[in-house]
Amino acid sequence: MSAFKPLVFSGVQPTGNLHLGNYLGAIRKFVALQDSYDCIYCVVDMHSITAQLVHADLAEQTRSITAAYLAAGIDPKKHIVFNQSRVPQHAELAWIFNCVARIGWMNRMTQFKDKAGKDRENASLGLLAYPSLMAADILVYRATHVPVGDDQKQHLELTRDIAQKFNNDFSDRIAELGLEVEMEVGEEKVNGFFPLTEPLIEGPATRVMSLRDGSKKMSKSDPSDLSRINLTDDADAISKKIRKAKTDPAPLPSELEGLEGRPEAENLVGIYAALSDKTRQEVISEFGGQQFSVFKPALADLAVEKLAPIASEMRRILDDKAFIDGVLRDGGERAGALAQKTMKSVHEIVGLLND
Ligand code: AQP
Repeated sequence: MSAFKPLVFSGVQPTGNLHLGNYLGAIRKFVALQDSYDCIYCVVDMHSITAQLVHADLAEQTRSITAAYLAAGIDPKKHIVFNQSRVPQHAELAWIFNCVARIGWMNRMTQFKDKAGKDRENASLGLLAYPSLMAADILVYRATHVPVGDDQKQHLELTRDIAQKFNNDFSDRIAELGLEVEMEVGEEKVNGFFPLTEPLIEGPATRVMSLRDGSKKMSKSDPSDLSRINLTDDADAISKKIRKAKTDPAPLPSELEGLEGRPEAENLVGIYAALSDKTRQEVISEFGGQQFSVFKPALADLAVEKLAPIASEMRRILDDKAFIDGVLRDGGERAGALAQKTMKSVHEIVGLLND
């Protein structure tokens, strides 16, 4: 019996300026994985209309995320870069997954609770079904690995639950059609049509926190621009935001345990570690006992050194809209061919007659 071919899929929503959290938690990993996997990187524009339907600049934001992917080093010739709405099979598979998943599963999602707030009855159905579309994004390519930040862990677990339920509900049909693929789950070997996708979350900056509040994650939609470092910020803006970042009055501790209960200090150390490719222990060994007046300028210099080249390359790419649109069109065609193949099998498995 065949095994799943290793394949990476991930996406970013065009909901605003990309920030350091998106870069360290996701995009930087996307770049690193290109050498060892076939990769599909998507700008998930249909996800971006779940929380807010009308965006004056959705198309521009889609180009901007694409430019960030390319500026960070993703190669659209070797891999696939496209925007989600070009491949209608994502929405089609999401509909089938809406019929596989249970309402209770969606209601338990912390992202839904956070984004819907107190007035859940008034949230869009799309926001509730967001994880079902995310599962479809991944599984329409039968992707085996998904690099994401820590905040997406619960959605990835749900993706596995949906794949498993589909595999179980249709196990006889899948076997009858000869569409079973073998996979290892822990010590066990199981069969199914969809893989139980592995999240790739490790690293020192899987959850970058707000620079204004160490208990909140850095987010595109935070009303305070001082809370995040945007990938498009210039050197002055980066330095100012780090200088103004909330901290406590004590110097940095000499041991890692000393960061416990100091979320802002822990966040800045994690950012330094990720940007310098060091461990947090190494950063503490270098800066332990020092005041933030010493650490913050060092962090600002490092952030400028790492992010400024991406920002200037992004600006250069964004000047050529025709090039960006060409990348997305080409990527969409290649992704579409793969997605169509999966959906043909899904139609056969479910019994949807349409040939
Ligand atoms: N603070 C973060 N630290 C580490 N990783 C993060 N990611 C997001 N924020 C952080 C990761 O970035 C990828 C793309 O995220 P997204 O745009 O699809 O959705 P999001 O998680 O909803 O991002 P934001 O910035 O918080 O946007 P808004 O404010 O619109 O909700 C994902 O892999 C995510 O884990």
